Amino acid sequence: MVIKFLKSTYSKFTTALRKARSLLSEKIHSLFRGKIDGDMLDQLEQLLYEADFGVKTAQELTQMVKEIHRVHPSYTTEEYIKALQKHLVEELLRYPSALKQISDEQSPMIILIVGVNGNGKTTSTAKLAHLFSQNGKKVLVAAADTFRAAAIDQLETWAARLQIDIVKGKPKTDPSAVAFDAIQAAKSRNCDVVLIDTAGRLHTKTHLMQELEKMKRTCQKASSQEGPHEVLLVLDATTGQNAIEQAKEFYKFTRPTGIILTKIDGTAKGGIVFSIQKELQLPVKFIGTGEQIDDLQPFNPEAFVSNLFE
Ligand SMILES: Nc1nc2c(ncn2[C@@H]2O[C@H](COP(=O)(O)OP(=O)(O)OP(=O)(O)O)[C@@H](O)[C@H]2O)c(=O)[nH]1
Ligand SMILES: [Mg+2]
Repeated sequence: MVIKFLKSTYSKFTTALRKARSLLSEKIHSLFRGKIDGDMLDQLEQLLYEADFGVKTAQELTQMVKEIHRVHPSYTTEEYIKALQKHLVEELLRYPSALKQISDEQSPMIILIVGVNGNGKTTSTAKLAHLFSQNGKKVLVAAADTFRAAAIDQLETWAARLQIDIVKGKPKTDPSAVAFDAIQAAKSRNCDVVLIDTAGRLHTKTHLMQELEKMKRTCQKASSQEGPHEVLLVLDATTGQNAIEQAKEFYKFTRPTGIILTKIDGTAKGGIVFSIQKELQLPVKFIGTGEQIDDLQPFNPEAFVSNLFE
């Protein structure tokens, strides 16, 4: 399913990356204006590391600069930065960030939203519902976080505001049953997409992770083994390397198909996008840029990289 990056939200995206840009862009430009020697390369590697690029990417980029300097000693700052950007975009494009394509017979597209407490699952579910609606899709959301009554209310408020269908469970009931009912309802109402919000859970709690496994099996059962078409793991960009640890545990139980990286507006460490993709070999599919309903964009590697180093 193709979801367009809306031009109207581009300036919000640019604003959200302001902190990350101020850490990287200015410092990188000033490093390249000086002499390129061992000391400069150490500083560059340290800067990339501090910006959460991860050890591997930081070393790889520094090595690349060293090699360019050897082959093209007269490169200008702009040429170095262009080369870095090109390399980073290529890295990001290795894992396509578009949603899976499904045929009409496979419809509705079933998307399970999972993640640790407070990462932004419910908000992202609402934002995604809005994005799909704006792209002309008929959406149904499932409030399958039956752990807290307030979570059901939270999604219900969004659904009412967005005027979209919702299927909800009763507090303390089986979340898998809510997912099942939601998929049935989405089929009978000819919806294009069903978004299933789940309860936050610590990645270290095995029984809660098993509950998610069960939800995934229920989605399969309710859709003749078709779904879930996407399992999107919500990670909070401000948690840095801890997000990687969370993702590894969720991977064992739910095999996510992609990441929704939230709160990128709240961190200066934009490099987290690269370490997530490198460590997890999973694409970032959407990026959360604030608390408003239109603060979620399909992830666009070119736009992200050029904004980071502008
Ligand atoms: N700045 C910013 N805040 C965000 C973003 N996404 C979510 N939030 C905020 O993060 C807080 C938690 O969001 P929720 O959507 O309730 O998180 P959750 O994962 O559903 O939480 P639980 O259901 O308790 O596990 C809310 O205050 C959101 O407004 C984002 O991209 N940027
Ligand atoms: Mg929630």
